Amino acid sequence: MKFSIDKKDEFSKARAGVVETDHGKIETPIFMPVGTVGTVKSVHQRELEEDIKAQIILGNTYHLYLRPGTDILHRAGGLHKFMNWQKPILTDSGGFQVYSLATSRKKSEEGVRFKSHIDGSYHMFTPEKSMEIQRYIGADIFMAFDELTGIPAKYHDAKRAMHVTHRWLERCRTWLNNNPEYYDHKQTLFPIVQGNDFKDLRQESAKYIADFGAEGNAIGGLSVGEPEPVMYEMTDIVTEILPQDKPRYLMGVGTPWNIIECIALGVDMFDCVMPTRNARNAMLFTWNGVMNMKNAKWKDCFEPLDENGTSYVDSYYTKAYVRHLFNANEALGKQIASVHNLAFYLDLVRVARQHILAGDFAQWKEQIVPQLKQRL
Ligand code: PRF
Repeated sequence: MKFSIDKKDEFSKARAGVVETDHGKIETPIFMPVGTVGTVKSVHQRELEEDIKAQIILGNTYHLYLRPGTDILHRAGGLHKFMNWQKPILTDSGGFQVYSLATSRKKSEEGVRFKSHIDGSYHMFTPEKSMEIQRYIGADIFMAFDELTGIPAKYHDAKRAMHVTHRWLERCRTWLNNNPEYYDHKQTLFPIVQGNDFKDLRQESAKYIADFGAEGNAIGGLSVGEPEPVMYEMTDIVTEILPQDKPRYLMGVGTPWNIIECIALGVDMFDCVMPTRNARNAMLFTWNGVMNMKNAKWKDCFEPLDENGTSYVDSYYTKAYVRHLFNANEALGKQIASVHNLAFYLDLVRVARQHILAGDFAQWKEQIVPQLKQRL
């Protein structure tokens, strides 16, 4: 993997860059649609590529291991072939999903034993197991197997989880060094900074991860219920320490304004279920603010869904029609909203990139953030 920076903003920590993988280039800052089980929910791969213009998507080790399982993925030739998506894929390690989804779990130095949220069966994830599964999936970028405690947490627990995360990182590297790729493309490991909302722990973790010397680095354990200013403060502390010349990925963030604020803090990559999950609940993000499509005020609004939208659905359908689909609980409503929201998130980061290149990003941010937060 290669990362080059085209331009650094003079008035913030924002950067415009390019990540190169064996499955193609990614222009940063970028948003990665979440394709948990090998599908970005309600969206065809062809729409992702041609209409939404996604450059990389995310998959989940936890879900793909439980279903369809590594045997099927291996026999298919990896996830790219299985789902017919030939652009880059990043996989999360299972650390966060075990923490947030498994119905019961038991942590030890060895790893995490958990109960599947699907059928109640018991499984054990270790750093080695997570790496092995990610090799079978065949993602271009792997995430390290980490431990989280959530916010708020006691200092002692946060510190312990951070140190476990660092020790597990070494085990991830050892396993990867001893086990070559299963397919004919390169794969790279991103370590994850933890440390909750404790400044000194965030600094210690960021230094450890910086010294580890990976090709890219991630910031985890944020957007787990803490106030937005805390998330920004922790991100700011960490991006001060992580290397300048490597991409930085903020995991599971966030709203359109969170993304713009964190681009200004030097983050290059984002993922979040929000555009797709909220779409299925009739929430649409636009340049002018947030719309609830169930609202009766749209019932006779025969204007295009979004006059500033870049997807074909934005001019093809009206607000009144989409409101009707949600009202009648039709699947097409969720599909249209998912395509719209993802196309908007990709447009958001593309326009942010253009402003970084043009040199007026910081000024643009001040004007656009309040606009994005409006309720329509
Ligand atoms: N760790 C991992 N995946 C994640 C997170 C994390 O901390 C988060 C936190 N927002 C989202 N996804 N492995």
